[in-house]
Amino acid sequence: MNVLLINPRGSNFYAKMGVMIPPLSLAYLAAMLRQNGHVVKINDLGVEPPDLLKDDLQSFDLVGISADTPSYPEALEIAKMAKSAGKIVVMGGYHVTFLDQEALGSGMVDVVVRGEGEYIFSNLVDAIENKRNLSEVEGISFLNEGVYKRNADAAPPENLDELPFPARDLLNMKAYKNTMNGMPFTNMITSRGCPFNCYFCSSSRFGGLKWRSRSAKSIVDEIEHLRKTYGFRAFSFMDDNFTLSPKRIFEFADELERRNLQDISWWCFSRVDILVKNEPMVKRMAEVGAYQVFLGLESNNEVMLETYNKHIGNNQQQQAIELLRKYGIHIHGSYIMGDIKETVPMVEQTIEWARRVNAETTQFSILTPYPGTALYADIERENRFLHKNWTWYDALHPVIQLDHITPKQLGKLLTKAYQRVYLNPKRVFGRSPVPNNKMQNTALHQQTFREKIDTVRTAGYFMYLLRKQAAKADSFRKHL
Ligand code: B12
Ligand code: SF4
Repeated sequence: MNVLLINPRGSNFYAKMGVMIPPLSLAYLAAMLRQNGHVVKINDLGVEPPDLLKDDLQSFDLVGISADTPSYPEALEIAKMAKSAGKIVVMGGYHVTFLDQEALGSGMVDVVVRGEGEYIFSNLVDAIENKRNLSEVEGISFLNEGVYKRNADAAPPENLDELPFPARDLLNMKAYKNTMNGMPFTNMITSRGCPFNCYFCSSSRFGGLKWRSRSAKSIVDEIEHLRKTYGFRAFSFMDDNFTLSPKRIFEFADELERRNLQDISWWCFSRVDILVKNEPMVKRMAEVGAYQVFLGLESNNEVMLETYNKHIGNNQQQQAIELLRKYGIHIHGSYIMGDIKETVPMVEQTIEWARRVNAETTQFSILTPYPGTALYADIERENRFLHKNWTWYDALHPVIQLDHITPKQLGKLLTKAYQRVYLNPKRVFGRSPVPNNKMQNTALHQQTFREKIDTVRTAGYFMYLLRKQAAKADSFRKHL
């Protein structure tokens, strides 16, 4: 079968800030379909001109579209175009996994694939090609003669080493221009599933509570392939819990050294508690090029941390920060504001703390109820949605009615937070927070004054966009 896979352009913010990352979702699906003899093309609208889409639609039998929550309205527009061109339309991704009925009810989508799609989508395409009954395909929802049918869930892929590498050759890899430690980097996924179940996150429901991981050999095989094929020496591991198993980290480090590949730089997500309990692992990470770790620090308030079901406290947060600094690993600090019970002073306490932490990069998000989360269920039950215009669900706009903070105040607090952290004179004129560290095999790139000014300029532009968007959002809410 001829299959066209489309990634919507997504939130304006990320595109405008130049964050463009290859959609591994579609690249994994494409690799699997190709392995099974289908012809596949990927169109990532984040980097390709939109007019390509119209021509593309003609030559394919089936169109698969990816949809997370903020890109869902755009995904529906694409589905509409595909439907009017007479194509079979399949949608997958986080949003439609939990709101499959809503997608089918739009009349633009024929089938929804729920959860991780490699095997489910392959089975679906085979079933359609061979005109088999769709009731046989686990993990999908569809309309059977107009009646909503939700087949049984499919188990997610158990052995991730068996999946083919993502079909990056179907992407315009030159279009993704991101750098880490002064080098171009690309993204990888080395594990799936999450045992933690935080209040605001749907990962554990999407991929299950069981953590499934690739072997060290498989990860380093992919690194070697990316290095040989594209020349990448920097990698971002986008899995939710790259460091969940210290044993795997040690094996990964040994494998890199065995193949003499430890001169790379890499980035990963980690929980605070895992780092704190495993100092030797952190040391080993630094020895094999760990450049930056994303820490979900969330809040400086213990009550908030409990609400978020994080199972971490302020002490552990501080210890994790000190540990990463000790071994010369940069920090990406991620903070949340806008819980139902949070007050303005509580948010300000977190902002002030983030300023003091002064992580190399900092991100603030507005607490957003994504489908499939416990938060979403609470907001639905308490009828606190300001609206369900999903485009605004990008974690930069207030979408919940809070007890103590108005949407306008929250929008202002978000801009203020970035201002406090990035326009902090100590940050601009002071020394880099992390000195070059002997533990690092790859010398850490030290920001020059010019680069610092560039960061301030980027932060300034981001705040300008935030203000502009906040004004738009205010007027949007007034018209509700
Ligand atoms: C990398 C990443 C980004 C990157 C870019 C995304 C990209 N091009 O890959 C950037 C930084 C831009 C980004 C931005 C945001 N992200 Co993001 N991101 C991720 C992250 C960490 C990894 C994505 C990934 O590569 N996964 C691995 C692949 C293999 O899995 P997958 O994408 O889920 O794809 C599988 C299935 O979903 C399904 N599938 C997907 N598409 C399709 C299509 C078809 C046709 C079929 C059949 C199946 C299918 O099959 C795929 C293969 O198994 C995920 C968390 C995670 N662990 O997935 C969050 C995640 C996707 N992001 C999330 C969010 C909230 C955001 C933001 C809205 C906010 C924010 N501040 O982060 C923004 C805005 C996004 C936008 N639309 O504009 C949420 C989405 C929740 C939701 N309901 O939408 C996630 C799940 C994080 C979380 N746990 O909350 N993100
Ligand atoms: S926030 Fe991280 S640790 Fe918590 S459930 Fe989501 S992926 Fe797991």
